[in-house]
Amino acid sequence: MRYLEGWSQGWEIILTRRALITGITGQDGTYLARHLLAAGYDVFGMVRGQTAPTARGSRQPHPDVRLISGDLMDQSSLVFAVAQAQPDEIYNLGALSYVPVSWRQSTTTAEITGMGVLRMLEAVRIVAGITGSRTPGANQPRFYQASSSEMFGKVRETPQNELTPFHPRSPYGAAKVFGHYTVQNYRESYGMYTVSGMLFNHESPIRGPEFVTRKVSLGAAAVKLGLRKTLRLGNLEADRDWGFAGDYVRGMTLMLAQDEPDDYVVGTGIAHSVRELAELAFAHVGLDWRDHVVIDDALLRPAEVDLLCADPTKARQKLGWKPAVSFEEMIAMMVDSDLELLSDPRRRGDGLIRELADLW
Ligand code: GDR
Repeated sequence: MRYLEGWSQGWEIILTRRALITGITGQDGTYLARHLLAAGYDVFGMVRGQTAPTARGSRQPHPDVRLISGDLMDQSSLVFAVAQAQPDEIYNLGALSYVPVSWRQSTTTAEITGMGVLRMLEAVRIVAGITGSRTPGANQPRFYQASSSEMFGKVRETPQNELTPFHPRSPYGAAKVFGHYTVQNYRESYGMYTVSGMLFNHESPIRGPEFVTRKVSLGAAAVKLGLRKTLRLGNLEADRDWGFAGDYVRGMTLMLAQDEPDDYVVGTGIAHSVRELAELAFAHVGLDWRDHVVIDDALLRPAEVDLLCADPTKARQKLGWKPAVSFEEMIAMMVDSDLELLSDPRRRGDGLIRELADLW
């Protein structure tokens, strides 16, 4: 809450803090919106499209989120969105975020995932009237950028921390590097309060079904329920540091609560392979993954990121952040949730399986 004191009349107005989230309909947008609403914020979510946002009931991540129109490809729409929301905090989570698609839609990825960051920062700069260099920061929103462990890409050193050099391996990773440096540049050029969270993979029961953890949790549940016999996967040897999305959005808000803006790595510090993931998920439903997982070379990537493992020391020491949910607990949570989902046709279990037929 912000308090405005009417010193002359002795009255006090309570102003609720306002947050604007891009990527509101995604996993992180949904968890972050819930977290901020619970903390008493007014939450605005930016969505694309030309119809009135209120008509998009199905895209509403939470009934209390106020949807406003805006498109990361369109500069003026972002100026309007920032002017309309008048946020104290902006969380730029919007991106084309599925790495394999970034090779097939490389320029769109650069436009949304990379240039979208610059356009959001420009919108803040224009609305706040920041024209000179290092203008002091009255009435400026604080800006969070969703940077990614994909920026580290090809392993130079492990675990990776804030000083590890970047070597992106996909158009997605390259676009995130551009966004990351642009955020630093606006901090240094204009004195704006901008931070980047270099988040490692984070998952949940509402993770998109194209990402490997959810694909495996849905696959294990579908096989268990007799809806499928097999699950196709690509590279089983890739190692990732997987954490729980609910823990990671807490990290985002902690970053914006610091006196000084800075960049932070957020991860668990423990890596697992895709093979271990499959083993764990199928074992959770009493099955042996080797009886059901089929390797499909078509799912291999043009350039792979072999190993990502975070060194979250700075986040722990400066933000007091640490994950509450372990990898094992999270995978069990996801498989249980998908068992429930696929058991209930009213919750679109049947439709989801049909939709996923191509992916699997
Ligand atoms: P990632 O997540 O690319 O790390 O990016 P994803 O879950 O897609 O892949 C993780 C690893 O699993 C291997 N893999 C498969 N991946 C998918 N999706 N499907 C498969 O069938 C499969 N088989 C093996 C991949 O090769 C890869 O090595 C995620 C995204 O959320 C990004 O937006 C985010 O920035 C990073 O995490 C941190």
